[in-house]
Amino acid sequence: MKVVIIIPTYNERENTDKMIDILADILPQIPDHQVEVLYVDDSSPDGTAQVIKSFQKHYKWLHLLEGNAKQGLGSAYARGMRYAMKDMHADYLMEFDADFQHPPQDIPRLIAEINHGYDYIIGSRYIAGGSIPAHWGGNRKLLSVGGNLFARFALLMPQIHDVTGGFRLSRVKGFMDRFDFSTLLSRQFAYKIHLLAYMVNAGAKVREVPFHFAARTSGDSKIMKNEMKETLRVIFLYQTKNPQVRRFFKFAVVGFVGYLVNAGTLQLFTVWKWGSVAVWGISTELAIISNFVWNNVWTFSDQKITGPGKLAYKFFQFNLTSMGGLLIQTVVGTLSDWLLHTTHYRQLVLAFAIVCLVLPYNYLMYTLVIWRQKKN
Ligand SMILES: Nc1nc2c(ncn2[C@@H]2O[C@H](COP(=O)(O)OP(=O)(O)OP(=O)(O)O)[C@@H](O)[C@H]2O)c(=O)[nH]1
Ligand SMILES: [Mg+2]
Repeated sequence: MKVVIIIPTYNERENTDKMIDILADILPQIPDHQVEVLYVDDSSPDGTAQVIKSFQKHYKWLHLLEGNAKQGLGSAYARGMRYAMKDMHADYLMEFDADFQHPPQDIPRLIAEINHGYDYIIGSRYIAGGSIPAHWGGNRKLLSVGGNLFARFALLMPQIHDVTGGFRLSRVKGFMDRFDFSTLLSRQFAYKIHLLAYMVNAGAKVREVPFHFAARTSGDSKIMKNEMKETLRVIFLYQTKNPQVRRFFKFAVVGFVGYLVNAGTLQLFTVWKWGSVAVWGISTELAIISNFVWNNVWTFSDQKITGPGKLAYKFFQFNLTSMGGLLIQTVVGTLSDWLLHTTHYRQLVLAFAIVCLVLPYNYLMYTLVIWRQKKN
């Protein structure tokens, strides 16, 4: 496989001078793969590009892509990745920092995972064997750990431990060659979040490899002060386009409408002085009908059930699964009365049961049974 290590630089003269010599020692030690390096420099005023050019006389594997002005890390990677795929015919793209925070000695360990069939190999600070600099201040540590934890859950990817890092290896064929860079959601550091979400949702086989994220020892940090806001913006924009998230949001809205139908008709029938069984029975059934209809025409419009026979059958099934929710609430409610010996917590237990058990139960039933995706 051909691996291209992409290293964006802005004023990294000193680091680059040391890095290229070290890479020259490491690259020949990598078996099975052809590894080349592409620096993407944004006309660094300190002359980083000149350093690279002087080394190019000795090393055939060393490439340089020059830019006009500082455009941000995301833009630099977008340029570098497109060039590596189109002009260098890369099979894998590695993202790598110029300032030794990603130890070059770890490059072979990441590349070795290609042989095990992984599409996306992530250098991870947050699994056993990985770390962030011990002497970082409390604030920076908290921001790094807390920001990463938040992003993991907001992206609905708790299975990935490091989602905000920048030391990664991505397969081109079937993945990065299908990515439309004109849709990249950030020109800054937050590009990482978008590419990660893209790779994982595209079905990449992921491997996390632990590494010690070092502290920067020379050169200046380019990280922006608004990085947190930028990351939140990217996650928000990405998730509002995510079909699964949109579907879940619609499901929640339909559920809330069902609740309003239930509570509203309950009031109305009570005012009309209908008998208890009619009041509860009919208002509940109306809510079930509302849920079925709106989910069918809106939440699951792509799997819409049609035809009288199919509709009747599925509606019957829907009523049965709705009874499951009732059963969960009854069991949890009874258990809590028995365990807590007080009705004081009833509302709390009910709210907990609905949010943690009934919602996921209903959603699973709808997606796996009632509106099951047809296999292609
Ligand atoms: N070409 C290019 N490279 C950039 C740009 N911004 C950052 N970089 C490079 O991207 C890498 C990561 O940037 P850093 O400033 O080290 O960010 P960081 O590692 O999160 O922050 P520190 O821990 O302070 O180093 C470095 O190699 C930078 O030189 C940019 O606008 N253009
Ligand atoms: Mg750095």
